[in-house]
Amino acid sequence: MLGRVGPGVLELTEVHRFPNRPVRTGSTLRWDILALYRGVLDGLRAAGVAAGGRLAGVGIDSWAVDYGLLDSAGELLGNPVHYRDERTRGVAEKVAAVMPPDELYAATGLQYLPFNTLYQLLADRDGPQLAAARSLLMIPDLIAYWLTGRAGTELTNASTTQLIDPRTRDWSFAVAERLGIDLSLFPPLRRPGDPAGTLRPDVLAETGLTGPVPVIAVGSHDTASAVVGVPAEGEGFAYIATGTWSLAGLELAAPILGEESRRANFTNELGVDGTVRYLRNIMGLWLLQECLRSWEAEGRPQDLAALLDRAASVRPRRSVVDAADPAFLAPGDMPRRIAEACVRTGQPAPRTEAETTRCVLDSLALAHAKAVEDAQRLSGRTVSTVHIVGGGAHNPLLCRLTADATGLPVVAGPAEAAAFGNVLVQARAAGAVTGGLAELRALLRTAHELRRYEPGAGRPGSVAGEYR
Ligand code: LFR
Repeated sequence: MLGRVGPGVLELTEVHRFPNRPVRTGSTLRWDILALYRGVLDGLRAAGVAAGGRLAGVGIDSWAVDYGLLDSAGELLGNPVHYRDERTRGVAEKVAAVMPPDELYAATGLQYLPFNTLYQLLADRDGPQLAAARSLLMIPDLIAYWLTGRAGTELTNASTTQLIDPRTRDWSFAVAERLGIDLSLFPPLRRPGDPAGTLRPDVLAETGLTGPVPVIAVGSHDTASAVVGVPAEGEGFAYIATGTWSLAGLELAAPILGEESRRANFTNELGVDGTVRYLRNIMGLWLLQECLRSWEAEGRPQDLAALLDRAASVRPRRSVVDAADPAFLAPGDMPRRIAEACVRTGQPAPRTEAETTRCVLDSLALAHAKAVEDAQRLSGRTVSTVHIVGGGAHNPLLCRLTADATGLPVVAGPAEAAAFGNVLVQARAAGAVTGGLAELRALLRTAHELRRYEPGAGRPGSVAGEYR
């Protein structure tokens, strides 16, 4: 994405898009990291062409928790394993025997997800790669390292490792020691806005860019950047960053680390400008994406807009599943797994693609509403508006059902909130704009068309009104 930012100016243009196709080798699901890096280089070239050869900065964000291991010469020791791989099965139980879940939560504030970096590292513990590793780079940090030759660990993403203390915003040395994690594998922490090197000469040559091009640390966890890109006014808002996942919660000034919060499986990930992203992971549109993949493989490809239209006329909440259930984490045959979950819970199995789609969207909307409600209860905050950003902002049925389920107005957009958050933080570091998150968000509101959905606003699929 190419961004142009200045006082009163905020534009984003998609210059290149490439697929991210994980690969299974043997029994392990991995990221095709070199194909992704190739896509990044092609994207930089396209951005350079669109910007006349000069870029004022580059910022990198991606999904969280996963990492590459590097040897003593700085070479990658293997393709990073995908967090949906099943190697972490049973690891959390082993951790609990050494450090009880309440103590781990009080120290790190992270919700239980089977793939937290901590559990992945422990699953890798006896393997030869970890033994040979001299450093560990989270995915965006790995890309930044290849682009610049400089290694660092960006804080918002580091906060998803379950090895950070959200009060000190530094490593949790005690947790690492107790669980036998070698923190010296991680290069020094850097914070959004910090300089992260400049593009290497070979990268400049390969991309046709004119140097120097600074790489600037942003909220390198995509969700951290997406929360910067929530066009909210004031504090009384909840956000739902929708894409493969739905990340639903609040922006807070301090973490909530009590037992009630742990039981509600809320996380305290770190945000930009000293904030805490107090949220819950919900399976998200992954459920629908996987259904679409299955139907296509079975020779019944679906047109998404038509499918959503049909789903809008299905009887509401005919059957719903728990959209936060890790049982849906792994890839493969999602329609069958959803049907089985319905039957297991005494509800009718969806019979058609439209019924399955409606089940997914009803279930997501209910999970969104539950997260917004729980977050308010646990934080004492009152929410008056729910912002949906990310890909789901383009899904009118999901937005309407979420407004209905929460009983609150939903403001939808931008779909590219993470890219907006990324360029805004870069632009501020480069001096092109000034201010805190409130000022950055005000700029976003002037730059982007938003849609508003009122709860209970009538006919299926209708859009209740324009926001501005
Ligand atoms: C969203 C996201 C979530 C994280 C999941 C796995 O893209 O980054 O925030 O929990 O992916 O990394």
